[in-house]
Amino acid sequence: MTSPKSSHWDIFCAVVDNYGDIGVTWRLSKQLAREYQLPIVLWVDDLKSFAHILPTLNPTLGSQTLEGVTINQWNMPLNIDYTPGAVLIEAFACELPDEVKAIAKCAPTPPLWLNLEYLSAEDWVDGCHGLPSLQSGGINKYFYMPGFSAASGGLICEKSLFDERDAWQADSANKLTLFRSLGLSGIKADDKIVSLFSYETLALEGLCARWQASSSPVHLLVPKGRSLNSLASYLPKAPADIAAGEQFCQGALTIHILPMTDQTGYDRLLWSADFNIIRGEDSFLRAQWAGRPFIWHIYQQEEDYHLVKLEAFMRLYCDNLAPEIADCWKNLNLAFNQQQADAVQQHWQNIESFALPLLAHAKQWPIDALKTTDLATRLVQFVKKSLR
Ligand code: TRH
Repeated sequence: MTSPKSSHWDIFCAVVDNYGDIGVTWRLSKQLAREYQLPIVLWVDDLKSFAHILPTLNPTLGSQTLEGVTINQWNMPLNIDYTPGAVLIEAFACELPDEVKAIAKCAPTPPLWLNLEYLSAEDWVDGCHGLPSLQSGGINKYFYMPGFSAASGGLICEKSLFDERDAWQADSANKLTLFRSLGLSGIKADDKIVSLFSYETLALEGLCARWQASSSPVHLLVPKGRSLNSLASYLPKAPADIAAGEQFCQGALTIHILPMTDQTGYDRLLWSADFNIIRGEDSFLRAQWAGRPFIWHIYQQEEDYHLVKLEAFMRLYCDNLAPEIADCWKNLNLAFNQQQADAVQQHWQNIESFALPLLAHAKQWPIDALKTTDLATRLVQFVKKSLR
């Protein structure tokens, strides 16, 4: 498919906290540039945070081009001119600068203005996806809702991703090479590997107790970050003093500290683990695409609304699973999210007896979840239809 219009697309992203907002917009920008040859301009307000997941980024530059995407520092007021293109995306309802809105509205052909929303598996998404909201100045802003159904905005997934993953997972030498490149040692091809990228939770103490008492080695691979705050009793020093490359042993459990890598490196880590503990939005989706079982540590929301979102996803994910396996996996995820250290230990033990069917389900899920098309493809189609 060719681009719907030859002019560029602007995507604005405010980092807020954590890496999810920039993680999603960066992935989408790369894919639109690579697969649709679209000129993408990504405006980001916090390049220092962005550099954690894109180490080749130079946070001191006002503008730079990486992987075919122009990345602009979004300062207030803007010190790089905004020129309206074909599309204007505000990611996750970040408030666009007034000057951008004014210029966009006055353009002879105003850009198609979209708000890219957070991913949710809830039913209401279908009814809201694509709805316009009339803005002052008489132009519409459309709500673009990512989701798991055919009627939603879809899920971000690059065209060649599953082939690359399959090739990677077909040869265990790949994961061992990756571990060595990350400075990890003492891992054998058949050892159990769990990757951990979560928020703080007491549940981690419970899981570590279980792994420590395991009859065979368990390697917990932890990129430096918030998870370490919940591993205090397994670490000899404060998280701030721990460096990537260090490892700590207790019983059968070895905790390996990893550097954060770029998104390609993180995907490979997820492909290389037997089980992934992930969080937020983007790593949540990438763990699904890894085709391996996972625990989702969902981003906490007011009045425990995140538990509603968790339930909605678990219902979808478990649709084709035998009820006893589904219950077991749901209980594990709930206990983790509700910080229940004892319960999570028990549920981990239970889930081990379903390891094979759960793995088979995890392998089939990406194909079922993606349906006919991915988010970038649906977005390009949406834009094409709207600009007609
Ligand atoms: O960082 P997060 O917790 O982001 C969150 C969520 O997106 C949440 O929904 C949102 O509201 C909040 O931010 C503001 O989790 P997430 O979404 O998984 O994003 C992490 C990104 O970091 C993802 O793109 C993967 C990337 N990453 C790397 O590129 N390299 C790494 O080494 C690691 C650990 C992560």
